[in-house]
Amino acid sequence: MDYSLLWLDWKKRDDLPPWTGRIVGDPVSLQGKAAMRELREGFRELGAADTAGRPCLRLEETSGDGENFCLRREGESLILSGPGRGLLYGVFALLRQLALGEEILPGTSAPAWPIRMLDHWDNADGSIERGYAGASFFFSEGKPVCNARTRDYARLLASVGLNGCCVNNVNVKGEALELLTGKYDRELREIGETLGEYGVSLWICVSFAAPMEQGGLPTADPLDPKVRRWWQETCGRLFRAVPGLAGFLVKADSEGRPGPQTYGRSQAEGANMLAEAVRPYGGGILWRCFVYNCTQDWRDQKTDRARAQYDTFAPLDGQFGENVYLQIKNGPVDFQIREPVSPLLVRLERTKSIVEFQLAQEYTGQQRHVCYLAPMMKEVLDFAGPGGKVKDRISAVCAVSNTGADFNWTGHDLAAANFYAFGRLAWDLDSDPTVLAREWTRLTFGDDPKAVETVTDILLRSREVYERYTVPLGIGWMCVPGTHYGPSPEGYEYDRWGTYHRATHREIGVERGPSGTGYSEQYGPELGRMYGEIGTCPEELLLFFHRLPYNYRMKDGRTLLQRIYDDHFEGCAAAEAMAEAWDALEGLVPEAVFRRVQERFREQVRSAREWRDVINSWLYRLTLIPDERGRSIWL
Ligand code: GCV
Repeated sequence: MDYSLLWLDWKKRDDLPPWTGRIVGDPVSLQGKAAMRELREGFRELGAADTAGRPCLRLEETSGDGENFCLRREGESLILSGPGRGLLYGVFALLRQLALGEEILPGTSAPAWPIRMLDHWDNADGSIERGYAGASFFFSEGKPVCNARTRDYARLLASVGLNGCCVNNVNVKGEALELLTGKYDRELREIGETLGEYGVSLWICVSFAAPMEQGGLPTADPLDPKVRRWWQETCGRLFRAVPGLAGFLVKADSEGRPGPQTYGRSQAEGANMLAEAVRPYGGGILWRCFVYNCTQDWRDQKTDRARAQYDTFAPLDGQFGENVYLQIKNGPVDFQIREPVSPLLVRLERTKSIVEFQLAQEYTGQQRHVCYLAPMMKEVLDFAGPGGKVKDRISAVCAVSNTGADFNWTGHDLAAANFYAFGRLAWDLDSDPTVLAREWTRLTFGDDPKAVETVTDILLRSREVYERYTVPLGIGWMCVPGTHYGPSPEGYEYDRWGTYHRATHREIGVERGPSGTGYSEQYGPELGRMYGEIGTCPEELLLFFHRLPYNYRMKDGRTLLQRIYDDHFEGCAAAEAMAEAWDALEGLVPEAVFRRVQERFREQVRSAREWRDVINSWLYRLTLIPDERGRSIWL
């Protein structure tokens, strides 16, 4: 096998309860059968002794299509009941708990949301946009592929409770345009069936201009009857040919992609037209809200990209069909290491929404730096807006996948913790990122106390460390344009993307309070005031919301500039310390993993030093204010 099994590589235990000696039950659904297979295989790997008598574990399949499962005791035996998909989740939960040596308690479990999925930005040629773990395993040389890895990926998804997967890039191009036309129905059907066996629905991205690109029509206007008919006929054929298909994910009017705005139509008119076409087949439309002006003139100080999604979509609240989900990135701009929570996530009253995270570490070290994202995801889900918390207002969750065809799936071995934690959080939104980090570490590396402590500690510190040596206090975007790796403090400054910090020798930041772009007001009066006033704005977001002089005094008395200098020195030193901590694990984790991660840490430390020196020197050159502690800054 040319890939690892990640956390599904069950390790032998000698403390298994007696009911692991015998498995009883005869599930009939595909997922129920998969559950039984996983159980038998898992018990074997965990080292369960085969006993012919009682007690036992009994699988009872109930009718229906739900995802819940229930565990109860009958004497010394254990009964796991639920519909087929529920059995599957229950089996994986049991195996996990046994592998962790946890006590198995009776009770029920059900997922927090009905859609919990990963989005792939895989292109048909096998490349992955913002992919940092090798080539695609869904596409090769222009064609979709389905093989043993597809199945093992489905197992990984199901094992953490995920139930959806969108296989191609939102920027639909090349042969991926043909996914709609019938040319790849067979391959899609195979993928759909393979994923479906593990309860995972197949989604695909489509181009809004498909009626022109594939259908030969002169327009893609969503109100044009011929366009509507084209979509209806296309969906009729496609959904019948690919029964596992759950719907479409659409990036429209975004970064050059076609969309309804071209025809003077609203986002709702565009989304609803597609929603009608997929509705007869139970399909859904995931409609991305990443709509902003990407051809801004940097001299234009009025336009604020952070405002764009709310300004476009909030007025349309209530106008979307019931099978449309607005897909909203966690922050208002684009997956930076620190952004406020997107106000759209807490202000839609009559529209379904799906929050989008990015496990692919585009702006968070590209899986060369360790950056455990679960604390950030949890912060977003727990964020309380005027009408309640994000987790109570959204209807679904998704994340851009960080997987590829590398042996370890995620490039950096420790990045698999993000995949694991995302799934576990998506099932149980009250999961604790600290617990998840430890769980993942133990399932992956076993129970050596030093290895468990060290890896868990690295994961838990990693986000803050990364934040400190890269971009300060929520300002974002000081990365190299295009690749988004490494420092370039003015790389995006005179460009068209709307991502400016407008630093001069006196001040830095864009004012987003009421005296500036007014972005803070999108949160409603109370939160708006909190963010809009400098004194109450959380310090970690100070430069996202405010333009400030370098001698502004932070709460601890340091100047803003000194805080930035300190963060860069300390963040870099912390990265060096994490690398040293990893070095001490030689012999305690598998040799190949040790070497791979050590290699990544070397690059992380090199890059952290570069970030420290480039950002500090740039600010020193602008301000000529020295570091109060006299450390080296290059002029
Ligand atoms: C898939 C950012 C990335 C793009 C990505 C886009 C999106 O701009 O840099 O690569 O495109 O987000 O989310 O659509």
